[in-house]
Amino acid sequence: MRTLLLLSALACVALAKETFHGHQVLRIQAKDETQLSLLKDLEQMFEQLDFWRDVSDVSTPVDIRVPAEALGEVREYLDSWGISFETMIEDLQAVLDEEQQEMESAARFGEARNTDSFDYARYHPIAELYSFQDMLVAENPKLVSKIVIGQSYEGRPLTVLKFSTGGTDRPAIWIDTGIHSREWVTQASGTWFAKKIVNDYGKCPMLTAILDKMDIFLEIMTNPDGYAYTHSNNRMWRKTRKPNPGSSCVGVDPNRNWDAGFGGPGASSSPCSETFRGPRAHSESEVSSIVNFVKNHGNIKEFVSIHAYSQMLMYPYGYTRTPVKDQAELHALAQKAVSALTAVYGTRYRYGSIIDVIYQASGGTIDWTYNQGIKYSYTFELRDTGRYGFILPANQIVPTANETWAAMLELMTHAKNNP
Ligand code: 0X9
Ligand code: ZN
Repeated sequence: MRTLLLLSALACVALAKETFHGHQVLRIQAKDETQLSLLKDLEQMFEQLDFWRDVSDVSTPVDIRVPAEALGEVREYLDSWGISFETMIEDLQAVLDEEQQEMESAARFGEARNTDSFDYARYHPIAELYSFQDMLVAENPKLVSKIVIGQSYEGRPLTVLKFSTGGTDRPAIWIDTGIHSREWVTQASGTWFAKKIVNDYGKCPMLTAILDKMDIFLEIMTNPDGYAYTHSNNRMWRKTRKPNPGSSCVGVDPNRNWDAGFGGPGASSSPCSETFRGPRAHSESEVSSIVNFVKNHGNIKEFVSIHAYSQMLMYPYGYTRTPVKDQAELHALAQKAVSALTAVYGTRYRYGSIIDVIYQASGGTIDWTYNQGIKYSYTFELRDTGRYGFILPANQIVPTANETWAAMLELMTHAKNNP
């Protein structure tokens, strides 16, 4: 009986959602190279720290989620070296509770029965996103279809919406959201984009011209296991959910797993790290399924991978300082796309190459797609700049998606006009 009780207690513990009471997000500003390397040391010293933004240079602050029990030591460390910091989030759990409450109150209205009544201004559990996709396809069979490009580690279908007005072997645009599962505003924006495309085809001249020449492929749940896990167990989950042999830590960073500078600086070889590159390039089916799709398709002209947060639009490379040969064109187009984005609500974005604008990252998605010959390879970091970070309030979903779409239209139009 006692063992039974113990077992059921364990089962409860295993099922319980991770909580973040007293966790703070600190924004740390290094003022010179010495302080930057002290911050890198901090990453090594405390394994439980979650770097929301990695260490780069003195112009970019670092955001770190610090568990309550490590706060004293971390603050002491920073103070003792004279490193300045501020508290961005006082109590992460309080922010998460608010997010959860909002989701639950929306859930009271029940699941949407069609894509018109779907609530785009809320975050949704994974089952609702899958049924959203099916409803959209059923409502618009001439324009939208769903393809399955593979299976996640836990067996979920890796689904892609195809928007096509006909023709065979048309050049195509790829958009993915949610490769990092905790970046919820991205999957929510992807959902909004999908509806926007069916609403605007035949009405918005820019989109109509794009779709009359090209297909659009949109993978909303690029890391579905991770996304399900952010709802069921741990809101802060970023990686895939594949166990790592020989380690108790789970998952690979799917934005360090691509065969582009794989294993170089800007990724970790430790399974417990949030930037673990994985045992080998393309080891994650969530990544290899896209790799196979891109290779089999053979005519993808533009590839846009959407992340959050920081408000940036970037082009390759992330793994090397060597500029891409199309740098001038990619930079000019980024500038054009960002000014269209800013024109909507005044949201400010930085743009440039990944390594210049954010930090060195190896094995990243768009470095691989660029090296495959997809010239127009871009990656976004959506809102915000750190007030809420990954926990962006749901009332910012629609404005975020809307302004991002303005940038997307510029990116897509350029790809259409420059085959
Ligand atoms: O570290 C990352 O993978 C990206 N930042 S995030 O907070 N979304 O994790 C930055 C790497 C640059 N590459 C892309 N944004 N794809
Ligand atoms: Zn990301």
